[in-house]
Amino acid sequence: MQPDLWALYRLMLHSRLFENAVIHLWDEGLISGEMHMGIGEEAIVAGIVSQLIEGDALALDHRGTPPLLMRGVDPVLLLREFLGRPDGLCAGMGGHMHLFSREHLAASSGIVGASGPAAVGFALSGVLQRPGTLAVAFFGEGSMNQGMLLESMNLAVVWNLPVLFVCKDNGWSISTMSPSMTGGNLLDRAHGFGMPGIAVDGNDIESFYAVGEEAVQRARNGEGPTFIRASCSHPEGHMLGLQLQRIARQPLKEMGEIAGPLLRSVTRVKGASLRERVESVKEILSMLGKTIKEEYIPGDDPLKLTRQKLIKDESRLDDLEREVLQEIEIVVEQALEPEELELGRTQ
Ligand SMILES: Cc1ncc(C[n+]2csc(CCOP(=O)(O)OP(=O)(O)O)c2C)c(N)n1
Ligand SMILES: [Mg+2]
Repeated sequence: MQPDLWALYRLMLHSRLFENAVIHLWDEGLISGEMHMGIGEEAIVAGIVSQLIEGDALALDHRGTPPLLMRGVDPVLLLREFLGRPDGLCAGMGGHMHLFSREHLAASSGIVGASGPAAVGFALSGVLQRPGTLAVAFFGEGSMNQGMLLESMNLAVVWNLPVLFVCKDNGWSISTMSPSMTGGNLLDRAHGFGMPGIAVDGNDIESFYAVGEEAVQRARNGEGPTFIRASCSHPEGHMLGLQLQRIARQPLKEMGEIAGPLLRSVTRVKGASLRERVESVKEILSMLGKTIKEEYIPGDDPLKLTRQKLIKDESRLDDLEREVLQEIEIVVEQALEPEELELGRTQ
């Protein structure tokens, strides 16, 4: 079936603007701790979530915001959760990584690889209690070195479960590049377990949707799990506040702050030989350059690519974008309203 690009763009834009608002609140200090964004993954998420039906389940990783939003979780509750409020989605106890919505059969975890076993459990319960439904596991390519994910892929094949294993491959796990820790080809791993594995450009919503559709059909027809490796990039880096990311954005300011301590560590009297120290600094700088170049310079932005396909109807596009922006402004306003409990207390 041809995807409805307008509906997909709307889902993606809603998620992007919501996350931009999250970045703003984080910068203001209203959201604390690490914050992993799903920016750059929107086409992968929209391409799958838009094909789900009631009773399908979502097992998510540390970038759960886009899938939860696109599945219909109330954005006000989600934002209040990030703000750590008792009236948030999980009573302010889940933060942005450990979320659960019973209504949407969706659960996320910050434990890398944990979405695999969770999806297999969801799928098994689906076979027993909700025939015709499926479960999706979203995870990064770094998770493919976690035993529990590989074990869950094996079980999904053995039990012929309706699972979509969706690997969002940005080529990095925090600051480690994939080739330095992952051997072989990820598709071969899926094939080794006896399931189809398909690679696709995760920035191209139409190609991705088509691959997703095939996997969804296989699962619903009782033909078992599918592995999808979708390439993407994270323009916000691994998480907000990471120093490498700050250096990429404001090299002069950030390097100015680092230069002093770095110089002092090289010129200290005690410790390693001068040659060793200079070598270490050279290594750090080369790693820095590589990281900035490869991770923080985004590849193709899935939203921009989708937008280009819709630009011929500019006024419809303008209306849609204005409407979504207004929706997000209202969400932020409502999320920041004082807690009802507190109001009661002060009266
Ligand atoms: C079991 C476990 N090991 C290590 C970590 C720390 N950690 C958090 S995110 C991450 C990188 C994950 O990389 P990837 O799966 O590729 O996801 P990405 O962040 O690139 O989306 C690591 C190692 C963790 N949360 N859980
Ligand atoms: Mg990764």
